[in-house]
Amino acid sequence: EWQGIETGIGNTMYSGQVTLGTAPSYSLTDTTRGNHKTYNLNGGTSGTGTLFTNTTDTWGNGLASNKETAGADAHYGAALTWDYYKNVHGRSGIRGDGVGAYSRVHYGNAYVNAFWDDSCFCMTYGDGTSNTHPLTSIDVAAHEMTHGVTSNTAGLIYSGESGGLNEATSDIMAAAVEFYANNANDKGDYLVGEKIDIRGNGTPLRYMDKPSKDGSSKDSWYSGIGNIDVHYSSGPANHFFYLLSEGSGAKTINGVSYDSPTSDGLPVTGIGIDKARLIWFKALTTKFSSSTNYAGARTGAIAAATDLYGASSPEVAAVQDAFAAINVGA
Ligand code: ASN
Ligand code: ZN
Repeated sequence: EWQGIETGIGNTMYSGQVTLGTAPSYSLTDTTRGNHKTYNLNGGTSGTGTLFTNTTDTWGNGLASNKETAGADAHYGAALTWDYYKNVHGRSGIRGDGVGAYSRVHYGNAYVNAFWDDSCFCMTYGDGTSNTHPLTSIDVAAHEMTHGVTSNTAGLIYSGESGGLNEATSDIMAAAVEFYANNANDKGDYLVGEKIDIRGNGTPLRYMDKPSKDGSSKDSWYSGIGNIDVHYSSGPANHFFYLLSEGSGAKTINGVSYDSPTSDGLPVTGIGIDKARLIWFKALTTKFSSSTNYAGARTGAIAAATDLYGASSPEVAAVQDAFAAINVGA
């Protein structure tokens, strides 16, 4: 049935006051983005809980104690990610078929994680430590939604080197969505989870310029990297993407300082995130397969850049240099 289009106001926790796609009178149903709905699990861990509904079209108050707030953040993150894939990559929804996924917030009690699940075609968010930091920031939403895109394209197996590439793809697109959103309260950065205080000391979960800053992730490829957790073997690919976008050396962007080393000691000249994101997306959707490893990612990214910019382009040279900088060579 036709539900009608409304534009609500979300008072989010991480992104300030935003507009939300809602349906009349009123629910968190985004009729212009594949009917994406946001549900309240209210501490549950299965099913959909209840769709967020309201007597007014204003949602949340910016505080975690208001149950609508996490709903507003999650609904906004899903909308931004939808818009990013549609407007930047020409992809309509996670499967490319115009059908929206759905989001579930308030999963469990003080659950400090978020996840994508293929079987429900949905994203789920815990409320974080002491239920005070829901994991509903823009980058986390984009990360989880991108797991759905990866699953429906390359299908990178979630273990070994392909698992690291799967994780990195989610971090890469999370950064790209954040820059695309250009939200005044959450400007684009090459950090992952900088808003959700998952470590309790205000530091981000992951750093793309130098992944080893988190104490666990690797900056460069080595034989055996496929044996570590996929959230750490993602490091070299995240580092590759940072270098391809911004280049090596020290740099400050939107107030965040970066200093990206190269394993071969040679400089990398960045081509900008707008081109880098197109190369990675094209590689993901047309060059990678479920078993692609780091060497295959290099081949695939060079092929993607060649399709986009030509074999003798500076973009292809930058892809080669950035892979050399993470110890993935010819
Ligand atoms: N939040 C985690 C992720 O998306 C959940 C997991 O380990 N799969 O990577
Ligand atoms: Zn992930």
